[in-house]
Amino acid sequence: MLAPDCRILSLLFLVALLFCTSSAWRFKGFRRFGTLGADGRHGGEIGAGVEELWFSQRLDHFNGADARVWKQRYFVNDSFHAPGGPVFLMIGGEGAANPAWMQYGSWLSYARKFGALCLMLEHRFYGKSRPTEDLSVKNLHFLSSRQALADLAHFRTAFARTQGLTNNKWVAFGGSYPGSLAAWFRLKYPHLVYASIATSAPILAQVNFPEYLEVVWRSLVAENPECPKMVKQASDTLIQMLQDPHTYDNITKDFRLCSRLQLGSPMDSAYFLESLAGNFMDVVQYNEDNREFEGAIGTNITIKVLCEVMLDTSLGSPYSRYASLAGLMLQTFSQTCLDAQYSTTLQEMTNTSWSGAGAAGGRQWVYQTCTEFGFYQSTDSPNQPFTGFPLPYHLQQCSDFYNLSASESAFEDVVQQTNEEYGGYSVKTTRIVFPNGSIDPCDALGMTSDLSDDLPAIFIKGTAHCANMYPARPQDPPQLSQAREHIYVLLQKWLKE
Ligand SMILES: *[C@@H]1O[C@H](CO)[C@@H](O)[C@H](O)[C@H]1NC(C)=O
Ligand SMILES: *[C@@H]1O[C@H](CO)[C@@H](O)[C@H](O)[C@H]1NC(C)=O
Ligand SMILES: *[C@@H]1O[C@H](CO)[C@@H](O)[C@H](O)[C@H]1NC(C)=O
Ligand SMILES: *[C@@H]1O[C@H](CO)[C@@H](O)[C@H](O)[C@H]1NC(C)=O
Ligand SMILES: *[C@@H]1O[C@H](CO)[C@@H](O)[C@H](O)[C@H]1NC(C)=O
Ligand SMILES: CC(=O)N[C@H]1CO[C@H](CO)[C@@H](O)[C@@H]1O
Repeated sequence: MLAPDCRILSLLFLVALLFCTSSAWRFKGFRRFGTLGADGRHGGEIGAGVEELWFSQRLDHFNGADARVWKQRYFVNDSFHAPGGPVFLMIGGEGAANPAWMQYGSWLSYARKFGALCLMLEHRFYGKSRPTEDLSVKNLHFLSSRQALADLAHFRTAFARTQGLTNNKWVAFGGSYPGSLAAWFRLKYPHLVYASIATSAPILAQVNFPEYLEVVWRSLVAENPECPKMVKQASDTLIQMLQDPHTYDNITKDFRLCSRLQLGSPMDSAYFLESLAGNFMDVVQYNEDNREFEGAIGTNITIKVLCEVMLDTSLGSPYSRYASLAGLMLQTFSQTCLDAQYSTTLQEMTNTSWSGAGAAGGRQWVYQTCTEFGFYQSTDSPNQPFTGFPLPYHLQQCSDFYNLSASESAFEDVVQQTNEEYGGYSVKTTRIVFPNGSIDPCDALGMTSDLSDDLPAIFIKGTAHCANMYPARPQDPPQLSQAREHIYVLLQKWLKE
């Protein structure tokens, strides 16, 4: 039940995964796209000593008559800043901004070389950047990528004015959803942003995103072609067992469920099956990434480990191995049982309080998927091993959580609007680099080839989500080191122009 971000985390695994730059939050069944994060358990230590700063923003950038303001959190590292040097702006995403990024990450090694001032701005509605008193649907109307980009534009403008940085070159950085924001910031505000590093950035919104599980499948095939076959057998056996309530006691025991399996509605079984598939989705998305500095745990569970378990005949049938794997994940995240009940998630996700579990980012990000991006990681492709969580299951959540219409055409409309706003793959600007990893499922919606000399893509074979943003280490594959170097060379060229 670890699901990636492109996914959200469960409370169960609240501390499990970090997105490229935001903290770990995740609800079973939702995966966000993500990067920088501080998690509840380690957040106090990592990045400790990095000062929190606050910036005044308008609640609604698109209504001059609405003068309400709120305080947005940001961080500064001026250790490398040389007079006249560039300003690097790390864009926060769908979770609390993790101050660890003010001390670690490849962007700081670039900053050292270029004499850059480093800033990170937390995304509105995540972490401590709370524009409204709660997360009611009425208030979530102020949560959108467009408002977030306008926050960035105003922050860039006002900060430059007060600090005398108006003529310096500003470079935006981001990974995953913030990677998209980095690209769109340059696209929409070219007078404010000189260049962007848009890592693992999905830039084409899409309601149904079955390609995600296809990448998961291909990553397992690459490890061992037998591995996904065992996963498929296990999943098929489980689906069959779910037809027969007499098996529910066994399933409850085998998967260490917190309460006896109950399948009242189709949402219940879909949620349960997605939770189990989530183990694979998360591991593939963050395979072997160097995320320890962020406080990530479970980073030694890799694709290799998943496949070792799925191919271990001593554990019994493929179904039993699948159950063993679920047990291993629980153990890794220090959980005694798995809460795979949709009703629990429903309760968490409809709690509008900032102190509720959903406020760690799940309620906000799913709202953004419902109203802007889609990206639903459904089982609708035949070329992947899982079954049981088709598109309608995901759309129904938008209705259950925010009282939105669950009709597919309504979703097609909002996604169409998003692509009209940003242009999808037809990015018409210059100086954006799009690094992507070959086993990052999110990259199925990212840039796959250079758009022009000035919009290069960097393909990093064998790496997962946001790999190039994490701190370098000796065991990094050569292509990852080369990708970091390539980005450096591009920055060098661009900053000289
Ligand atoms: C900035 O980052 C460098 C490199 O990690 C670190 O040594 C330094 O302490 C940081 N400075 C601040 C003010 O956080
Ligand atoms: C439950 O598991 C036990 C032991 O593994 C097995 O003997 C029994 O047949 C299973 N019951 C059902 C209904 O599958
Ligand atoms: C992962 O690391 C933890 C803590 O170091 C250890 O207890 C666990 O056995 C390791 N798991 C695997 C699969 O290597
Ligand atoms: C929302 O969550 C908070 C914190 O867990 C809790 O105190 C509150 O009662 C919840 N509200 C509802 C309506 O469930
Ligand atoms: C949900 O939406 C419907 C139709 O737009 C509306 O009639 C109803 O009052 C809404 N319910 C809630 C709880 O907001
Ligand atoms: C997964 C994915 O889309 N990878 C692409 C990354 O970009 C290179 C080109 O630079 C493509 O060849 C990959 O397919």
